[in-house]
Amino acid sequence: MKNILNPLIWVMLIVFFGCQSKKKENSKPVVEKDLPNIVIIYLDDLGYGDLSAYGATELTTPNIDALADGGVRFTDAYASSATCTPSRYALLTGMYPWRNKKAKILPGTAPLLISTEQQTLPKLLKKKGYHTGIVGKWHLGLGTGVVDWNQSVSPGPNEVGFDESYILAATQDRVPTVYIDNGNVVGLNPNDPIEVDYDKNFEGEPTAISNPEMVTMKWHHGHNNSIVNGIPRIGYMKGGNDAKWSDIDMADHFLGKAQAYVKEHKNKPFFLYYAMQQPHVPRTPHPRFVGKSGLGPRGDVILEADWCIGEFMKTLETEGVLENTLVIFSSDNGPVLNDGYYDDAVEKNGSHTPSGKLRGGKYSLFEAGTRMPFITYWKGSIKPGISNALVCQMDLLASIAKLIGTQDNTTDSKELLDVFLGKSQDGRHDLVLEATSRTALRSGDWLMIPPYDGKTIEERVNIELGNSQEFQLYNLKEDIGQTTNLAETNPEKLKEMIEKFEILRGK
Ligand code: NG6
Ligand code: CA
Repeated sequence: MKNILNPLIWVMLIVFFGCQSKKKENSKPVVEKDLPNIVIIYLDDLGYGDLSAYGATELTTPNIDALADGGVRFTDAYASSATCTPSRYALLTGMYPWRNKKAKILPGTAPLLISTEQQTLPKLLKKKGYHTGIVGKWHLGLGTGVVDWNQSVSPGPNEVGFDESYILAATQDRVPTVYIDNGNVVGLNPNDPIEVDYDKNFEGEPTAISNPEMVTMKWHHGHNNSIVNGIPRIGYMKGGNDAKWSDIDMADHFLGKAQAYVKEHKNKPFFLYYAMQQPHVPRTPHPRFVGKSGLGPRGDVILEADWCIGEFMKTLETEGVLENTLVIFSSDNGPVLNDGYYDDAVEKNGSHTPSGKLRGGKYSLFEAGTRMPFITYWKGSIKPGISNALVCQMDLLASIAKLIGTQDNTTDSKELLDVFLGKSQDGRHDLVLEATSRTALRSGDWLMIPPYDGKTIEERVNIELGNSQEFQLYNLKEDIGQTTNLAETNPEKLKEMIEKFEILRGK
């Protein structure tokens, strides 16, 4: 009895238990039980007017509409950019893409655009104990320069924060037309190695120019290099025959991977970036969806994407995680009908308006280039509603940081958690928008586009780019369609916008 009270023994006991609890802390990140799963569903080239939830009348997208009806539907949400690579860069890094001169549409052979030292959304989540995964389109470069597709390809998503990745390297219309599973080409036969080149063809390999008879989807502009599954692509590829994906099965394939990811990781907080390939070219709906929209393959793949989202949501429900999962839905840039193939997108569009009431489209500094459908859905936690707050996809990084009890002040991302959760309408005041390396300023209700040389319309895709020799100033609250340039009639506002723009752009 006396021994127990011996101070020396007490000291030893305290040191022992102290060490034990420290050990626990160091070996395993502390995961709060109630941290929600986070899923970002990101479409490719889906426009502001492409969903019935956003006013489309010629198409019905019931599953995405269900997210909009049960969540917050944003009317004034932006991608950072009017093309894919920069928007995805901003989404994942929280940085304005124009700060990185290389953030442009990348070929399939481009090196990794995100530095492995850089802050990223998945890294931030990982630190809090999340399991992080990407399924779908990457388009942020791979490797450090010359990629050997027959070896493990690195660095890539796994080196910038994703525990698991199952991706297509660039776009569906670019080689290599293979899936990459955690850095390794899926189904590759070592006796038939893959070679990829964006400058010159491999001797004797057919292209859309040398062998037009092999082509089942005709090219309109670009897209006349190697032919895979009858579809001519951007870039040349040789070998890897067994590894080539099936275009018509791509949607089902990625859906299956996304569902498997949820099933496997449902017991731990997870982050899934489900980056769908629709309705980017080439539009290759599964036969189940062919002809379903009446708008040609572009409409059909939007219906296909909507169906996939419905199936994915069912999986969240059956796996018991629906009420503990924040789902964020959006698209990387505005819509385009003819983006390089004759695929009836123009001919069968009828009275559908992919841009809604907005001016421009993909590649454009006008609103339709960057203003996106954007929905946040969290069953039981987000009160359904509509938000007119100004937000950017880039803001998800700092806002999700807040949600999971951490913070990030190192990027351009603005913490707007309450806005994303529908509890506040107090969004951003200013936002620099980007389209093919040109930038414009959104501030309050106003949009200012500085003068840019270059054509006003890109005829090949039939989209107004936003270029003008004059300053352009629009009041978006009164003139959402950007019909009236107020630069001359409101010089004070113009001056204020130019000054703000120069400060933000660091000029
Ligand atoms: C363009 C392609 C276009 C599309 C785009 C990338 C041509 C002529 N056009 O260069 O078809 O692939 O790049 O789209 O090659 S994005 O959504 O990934 O930014
Ligand atoms: Ca895109």
